[in-house]
Amino acid sequence: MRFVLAFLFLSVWTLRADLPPLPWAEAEKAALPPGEPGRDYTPTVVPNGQRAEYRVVEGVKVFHLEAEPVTWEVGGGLTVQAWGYNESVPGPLIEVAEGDRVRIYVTNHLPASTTVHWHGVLLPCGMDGVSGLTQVAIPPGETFLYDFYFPDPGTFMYHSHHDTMTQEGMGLTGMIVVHKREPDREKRPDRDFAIILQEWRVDVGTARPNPQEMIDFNVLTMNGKVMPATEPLVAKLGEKVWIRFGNLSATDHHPIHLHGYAFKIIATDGGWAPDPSLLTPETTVLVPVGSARVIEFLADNPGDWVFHCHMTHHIMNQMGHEFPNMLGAQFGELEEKIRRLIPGYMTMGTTGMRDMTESGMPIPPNSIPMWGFDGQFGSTVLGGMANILRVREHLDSYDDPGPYHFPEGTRALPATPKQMEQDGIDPN
Ligand SMILES: [Cu+2]
Repeated sequence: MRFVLAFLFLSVWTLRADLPPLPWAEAEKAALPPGEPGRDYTPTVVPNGQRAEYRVVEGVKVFHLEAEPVTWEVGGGLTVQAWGYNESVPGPLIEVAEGDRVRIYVTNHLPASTTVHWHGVLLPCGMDGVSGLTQVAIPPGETFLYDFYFPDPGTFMYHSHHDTMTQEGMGLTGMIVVHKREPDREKRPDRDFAIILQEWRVDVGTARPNPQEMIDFNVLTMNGKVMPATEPLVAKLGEKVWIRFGNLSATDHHPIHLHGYAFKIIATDGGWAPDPSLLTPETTVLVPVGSARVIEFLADNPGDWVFHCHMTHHIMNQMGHEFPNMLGAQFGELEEKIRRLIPGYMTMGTTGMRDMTESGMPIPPNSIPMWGFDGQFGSTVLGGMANILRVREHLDSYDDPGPYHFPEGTRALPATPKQMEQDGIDPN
């Protein structure tokens, strides 16, 4: 009966020639077979994450998302009591091809009602997932069905649209990639990555994120992990690389900077740049809250290249934000005197945050006061919303190839007296 009504509705709609076609009318008419990975598209890689499983039932891709409490390790021993989908924070990537029809079942195992909104997807209003406005919120224990087409290729997101402050803040987010159907592999990206940016307030020694926080976030994640728990992105020299960023943070826009490359921002969650050759090359992509950005570049520069949020506080892990500024302070014997009063006392931060990363420093349980990434030459004093792109000439697989082997004479080293003399440098 529902299908008959839908057919009648569409027929009447299309008869009215003065009206624009509905955004999914073409997909519905074409009724393409379900897109197949490999044949129609090269699957997206989800660092630290996974793709949502589906089964095909009579030409429709059927997904099942289960919203539920998830105990999630963000890295370095910090484990949070978050909310996610299918045991994952953020939820698994929903990966489909343009024109695919889906039925997505959403089961609510949370203690609160919820919905799922398909952010950026052009679909019928009743499938938009806004509690109160387009549907009744899914009560705990119930399963709702979302049934629609993905008419356009693109990078989208999904998240709760019921009490979003609490529910997105607790982690109920995920990414959607709709691939263009492209039989010619040469025209596809060789490496296609998807990363969700999130921010959390987790007070030191606690495990429950505080979704009421509005300004002062202390855990900044890429796909739910802080650096160095972030899985490196691996590409071979000469490959065309895409990185799709989605930002479902509460407050902050994240300017993500990639070292060693200039890239083009070829798409947003609204669509694609008409002619990428006309775009200005960039080295930093600003990913505003509630939007997606896709960058493209040719992997022509081998090495280990960090990419990170350029808000400097977003690459420090779970700093208390309340300790006094010790930069430049001269403690001398005072430290020993304080230690007599407070056993184990250490003055930190007199030359910067480096000593916050030292092991042996007493830290509260379930916390990462700093804990930065150690590269082959020592500490980077860098954590949080950061990761590494590893570009190599030779690769047997896309497993982490380990630290870059720098060709002789291509690395910054201590200057020799002879070099300084030759170039007229006086260090004194
Ligand atoms: Cu940031």
